[in-house]
This record gives sequence, C-alpha cells and structure tokens, in this order.
Amino acid sequence: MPNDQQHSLLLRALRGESVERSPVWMMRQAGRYLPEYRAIRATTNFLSLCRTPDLAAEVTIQPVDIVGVDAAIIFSDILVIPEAMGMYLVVEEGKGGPRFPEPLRSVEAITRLQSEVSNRLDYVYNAISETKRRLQGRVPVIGFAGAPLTLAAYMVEGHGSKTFNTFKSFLFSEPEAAHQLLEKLSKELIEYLIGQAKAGANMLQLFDTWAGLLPEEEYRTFGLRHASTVLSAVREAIPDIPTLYFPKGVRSYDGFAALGASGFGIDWATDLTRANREIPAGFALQGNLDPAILLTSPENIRESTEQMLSKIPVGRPYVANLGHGIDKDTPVDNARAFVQAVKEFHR
Ligand code: 1CP
Repeated sequence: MPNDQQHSLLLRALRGESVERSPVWMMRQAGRYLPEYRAIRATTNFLSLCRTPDLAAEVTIQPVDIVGVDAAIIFSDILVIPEAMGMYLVVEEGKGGPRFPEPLRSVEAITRLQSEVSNRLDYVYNAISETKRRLQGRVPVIGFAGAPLTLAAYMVEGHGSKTFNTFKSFLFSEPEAAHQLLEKLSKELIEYLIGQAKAGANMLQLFDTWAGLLPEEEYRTFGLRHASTVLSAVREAIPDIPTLYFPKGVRSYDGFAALGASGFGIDWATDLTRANREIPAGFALQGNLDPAILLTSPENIRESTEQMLSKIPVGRPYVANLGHGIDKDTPVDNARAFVQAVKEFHR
C-alpha cells in the first residue's frame, strides 16, 4: 500500500527530512469552536454525523479551509469501537460528554463483547475515502483510535471522570478480567487501524488520554503493554505508515522507543525540551502548546508558539500541534494565529 502523500510536508517531516517549515495541525480541530461545524451539528446529531460519510468528510475538511492546517484528521470518535463491540453509546446535546448507560461491570459482560467488528466500522473507512476524494491530494488524512487503556476506562466507568475510581478499582481488584478486556480491545484496534490505512489514511494516531491515571508501574502493565501490541502489529502490517502515540500525563518516556510507534504526541504539561532529551533522536515529536494559550491574544499566541518551536533542534522529526484538544471557546482567529505563527517561524 504505497502512501500517496509521501511528498507532503507532514510525511516528509515525520521521516526526518529537512523541511522548509514544520507542518501543523490541531487535536480536535474539527469541532465546536468552528461556527461552520456548529451549523452542521444543528441539523444532525453527533453519531449520525460520524456515520454519514458526506457530512463527516465536510467537517473533516473545514479546518483545512478555515484555519489552514496541513492535515485533516478524520471526523469520528474513539468511542465508536466499544459501540461496534455492542455497547450502547449515548452522545446527547449539552449533557456532559458521551456515556455508556450500561457500563462493563462483570466478567460476563466482558465475555459478551463482540469481536471482529471491523465491518461495522465501514462508515469510518467510507468517510476516509470520501475525504480523500474531496481533498484531491491537498493535505494528508490522519486516522486515529483510542488506546486500549483509555477505551477500557470509558467502558468500565461509563463516562468521563476526574478520578475514574470505578475503573481503577476494577483494574486493581480484577487484573485478569482487565487484561482480558484490554486484549480484546487490542485485537479490534489492530484491524480498525489497518482498515483506516487501507481506506487511505496517511498517518495514524493512538490517543491514550488517560495514560496518566495510573501509577507508573501499573501504567506499564495495563497501558503500555497493550498499546505496544497495537502499535507493533500495525507497524508489521504496514511498515511505511507513521504511527503516533499520544500518552497524556505520562511522567517518563522510559522504554518508549520499543513500543512500535514512530513518534509521540507530547502533552501540554510536559516540558518539550525534556521530551526531546529523553526520546531518542529518530522518533518524531508532536505538540505541545497549552490549548489555553489559544484563549489569549494573537500576539501572545505567536510568542508562545515561537518559544515552542525554538525548543526543537534541527533534524528532529517534528509536527507542531497543541498539547491536547482545542477548547470549544477558542476564537477562530486565535486558531488561525497559531497556524500562521508556525508557518511564518524562522529560526
Ligand atoms: O456534540 C459534539 O459536537 C460532540 C463533541 C465531540 C467531538 C467534536 C466528541 C464527543 N467527539 C468529537 C470528535 C473527536 N473526538 C475527534 C475528531 C477529530 C478531530 O477534529 O480531532 C477526535 C480525534 C476525538 C477523540 C476523542 N474522543 C478522545 C481523545 C482525544 C482527547 O481529547 O483526549 C477522547 C477522550 C474522546 C471522548 C469524547 N468524545 C466526545 C467528548 C466530549 C469526549 C470527552 C469525554 C470526557 O472525557 O468527558
């Protein structure tokens, strides 16, 4: 499967080639801060939007046209995997985040989860191919999934949480059942990510938003080990697709070189200079401006962006991004100011 975007700025940068400037995109770049997104959401609920390739392609491309990012990330959600495995998912307007009204609370419930569900996710593959068709090669398309630990956290807790205490007590008291769930998820994720690459995704990102929930040792056992299963299998199946792992809240990058990822998203709380020092030179870094900076002023944004870019040495594969998703209250002009600052940066 040749990567049709291998000459794009994003893919050249990820290979560590010398580039005229850093490529830039923003996590959660298609979303509520854009009036054009809100206009479409006013007519369609979130899951129908994800399941209608024409609409998903339209909102996927919005930030490319409106803020000028160098890549489009396919419009979907990490929770479509548990949904495809048979969990009832509710995403209601203005009622907090998405939730599973019947969370996993027993070994039997884990056993009952369906496997080999890739064909139920055809709508995601179709959204990718429709997006590619419309983009006509303008920018690469990024596919993504949630890492096993992060998906399991929502499936057991039932919804987003500050502590995920129900999930954590499940991990600590029923480790075997937990590993069974994480292994099941890993299998589905491998097929799903390969399916996205086959549909035309040019880069893949694995979001481990809740990596920082656990003590380091438990994170290695429940988080890293299963993320690595997924990353290594995708790497083996499709050696030339870049795979970025985003482990939010981790305290150390020890052992990350062996995970099977080609690069790492760095969260906003991490010092980019330290990440650059601890992660071996051949791996790509992505990030990590604090999304809250985008709530300030264009001048402030430019200055902070320049500081961020100055921390990256020549030769390091690097992609400019935020250190987590863009906030829904971000003024569109501020998002543009961030993208523009990256485009105009000179060492
Ligand atoms: O009504 C709406 O418009 C719903 C808001 C929304 C949107 C726009 C949700 C529900 N998901 C999305 C899209 C989405 N989710 C994308 C789109 C592509 C992009 O533009 O980047 C992506 C990559 C995600 C990934 C995602 N979903 C993550 C990982 C990234 C992160 O932010 O840490 C997580 C944790 C989720 C779960 C989720 N889905 C939606 C919400 C509001 C949440 C967070 C819930 C919570 O923890 O409380």
